[in-house]
Amino acid sequence: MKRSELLSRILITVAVLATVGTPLFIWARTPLIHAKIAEDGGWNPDIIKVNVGEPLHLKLTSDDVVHGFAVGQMDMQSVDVLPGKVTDITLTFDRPGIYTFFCTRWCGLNHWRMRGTIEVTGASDSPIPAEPALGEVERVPMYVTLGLDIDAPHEAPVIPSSQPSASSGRKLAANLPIDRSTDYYRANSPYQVFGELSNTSMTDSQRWDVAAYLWQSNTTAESLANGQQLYAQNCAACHGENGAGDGVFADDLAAAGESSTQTMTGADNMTMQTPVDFTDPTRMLGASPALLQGKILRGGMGTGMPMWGSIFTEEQIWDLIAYLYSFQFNYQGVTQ
Ligand code: HEC
Ligand SMILES: [Cu+2]
Repeated sequence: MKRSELLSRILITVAVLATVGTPLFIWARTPLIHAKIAEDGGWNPDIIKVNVGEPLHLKLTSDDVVHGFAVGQMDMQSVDVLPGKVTDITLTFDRPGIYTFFCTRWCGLNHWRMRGTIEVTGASDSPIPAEPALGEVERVPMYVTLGLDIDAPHEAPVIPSSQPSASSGRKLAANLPIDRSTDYYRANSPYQVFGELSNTSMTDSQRWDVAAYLWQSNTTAESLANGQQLYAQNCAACHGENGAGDGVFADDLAAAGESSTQTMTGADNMTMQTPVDFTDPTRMLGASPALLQGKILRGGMGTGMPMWGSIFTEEQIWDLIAYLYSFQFNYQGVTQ
């Protein structure tokens, strides 16, 4: 499916109007939404209600630093929310559901907690009426179907001695009866693939190369580029620009200890941790895409890892995952 089709299931129009140009009658009944860093309360109000198809006018202002406003799972440019200024936007939702709006500027350690909801009710005039409302579980995530415990350790007992190469893997894979399907790739860790090749005459490093090829053949240059962009915007501040778990907030996270207030059952049992190092082969080669998807969708429930399920589309999450594995594999020299 093409990205444009996927995102256009929910149409949205964003218009940033000059304050002076706004008709007075709209101005008068438009709620003023205040943004503050999460420690001081985040968005206020943080629940907004609107009917399907009805333009939702919002006035946004910040009471402290520069914040940004965007709605999750939507193809929209984020809008800056400036201290002492008012920004007008108009959104129109053509599908009912619970949408998440969130801050897009790194305003502090708890930046990602700056989230609110827009409840869109009423009949959808979407041409495909059978579609469930957004926010309802459209599909059971793969980690649930596979019965994966995403909180259990998943270390690869063996790791490659050098970075596996997709291009050598491709030559080796030519005569192998390996499953190249997307489902197989998503359900298995690279280490599992390495293990399945133990009955061949290949060396260890050749088996890792085949795994690298399998991963590479299940992603595209476009997907990697998207993943990289999403990563830089949303993940690098904790996980580090180069994936090494050393983002600008990594130390703060460690210091924050158990001050987490993430509200999901189980949060009490989990403690704040340092961000995962995606360049660590022991960790990453022992993880399947389905497991990583589960972690990204659900979050760490108190570990400091935010939940992203209501922010990104499913496709965006697979793009992110494809990018995370690129810290492990050498994809050079393979053309799509
Ligand atoms: C506020 C800091 C923070 C941000 C932002 C963040 N993470 Fe994390 N992440 C963590 C921490 C801490 C952990 C380790 C604890 C855990 O696994 O729950 C983690 C763990 C993970 C894991 C689990 C890996 C494994 O082997 O189990 C994945 C996958 C992940 N993050 C992906 C992402 C992606 C993708 C983004 C951006 C969309 C992101 N994270 C943004 C803090 C963060
Ligand atoms: Cu903010």
